[in-house]
Amino acid sequence: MSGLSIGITCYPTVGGSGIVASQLGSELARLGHKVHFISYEPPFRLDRKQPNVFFHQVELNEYRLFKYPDYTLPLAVKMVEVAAKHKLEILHVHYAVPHATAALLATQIARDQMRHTPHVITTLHGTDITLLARDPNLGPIIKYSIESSCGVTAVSRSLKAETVQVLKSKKPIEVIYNFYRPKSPRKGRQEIRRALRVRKDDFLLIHMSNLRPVKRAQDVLRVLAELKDQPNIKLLILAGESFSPFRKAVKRMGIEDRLVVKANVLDIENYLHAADAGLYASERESFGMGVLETMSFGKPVVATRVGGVTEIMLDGETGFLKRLGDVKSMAKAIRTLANDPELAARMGEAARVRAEQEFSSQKSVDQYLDLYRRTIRDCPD
Ligand code: GMT
Repeated sequence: MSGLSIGITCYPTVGGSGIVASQLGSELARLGHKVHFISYEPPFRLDRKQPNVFFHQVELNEYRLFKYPDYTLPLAVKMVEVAAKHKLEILHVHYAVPHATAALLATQIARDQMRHTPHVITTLHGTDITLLARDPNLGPIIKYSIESSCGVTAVSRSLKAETVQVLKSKKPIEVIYNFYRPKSPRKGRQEIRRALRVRKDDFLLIHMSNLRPVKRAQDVLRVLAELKDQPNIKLLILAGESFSPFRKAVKRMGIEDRLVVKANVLDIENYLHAADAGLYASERESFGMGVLETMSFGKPVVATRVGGVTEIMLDGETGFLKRLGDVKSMAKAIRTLANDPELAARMGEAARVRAEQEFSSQKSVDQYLDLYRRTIRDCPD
């Protein structure tokens, strides 16, 4: 089959769903498909210089008339415009609200104006179900938008189960796991560690997140505080949002000299390569991209036993899974890894192999392409 013309809409800000959508678009473009991103700004990690990748910005005008500015309507209009101009066959939206709703409107307009309309695929990433779909003000539109899509995917089995339970919908949902293709580090491990003021024999933990309350960054800091008697255990946080709200707690816990925070880092591969283990304490996680990214670099992970994380990790093999909020057990697991380099190396290698075999870009991209082709064939225009 010749290359497809695919539209992708996602949240462009720092966050797993935008990262996954950008990676998917890049992989599809690499395979020769034309990929059109439609959003209010270019996605954070998207390489716009890549051949076959295009970006279409949704322009927002502010009208004094309206108290609340609306994004869904201009997004739908932009989708129609891009679909018509570039003959989109697939419109793949990440997040039900407002993206699947805008896509639904767009296909209805397109159906009236064009001979063919794009087929909408909606990928659920978590918050749209775990939080928003439970809101009676949004639940019905989320359910309707999902049921109107040609195809629906969820990024883990746990998210699929929660979606079925919350929406009580019979719409088939396919699980297509997120994936990660690690880039080669462009800086040496020691060079990065020196820049971070981390010594050769320090045990460097890494935590990457947007620090939303659901990530329980306080627990991550508390784990570090528990390990005060081992000053060689240090923590690097790659923060997607401001770390300022946590500064007071860091001071109170007396962990300033063992903590390094870097904001909005793009070259995560350099830092993952320089780290020794991952630490994630989330309250919920439909998947857990940070966990997968850390595993891909051959680092064992200590994380909470929640949602998709339990599908990515194997407890006792690729790291350790602990009860939510059980900071002491998490600290103990870190101590075990820090004091047993052979165990850490063995678990790290198992993590890398699992990430490569089970969460490869090839596997997921093939699944998405198969879904696109089945959809084009079977879903009525
Ligand atoms: O977790 C966040 O704060 C960001 C959120 C997003 O919008 O990108 O992440 C969600 O989607 C990611 C990609 O599928 C998943 O890896 C995250 O687990 C999921 N977050 C939650 O479920 C809390």
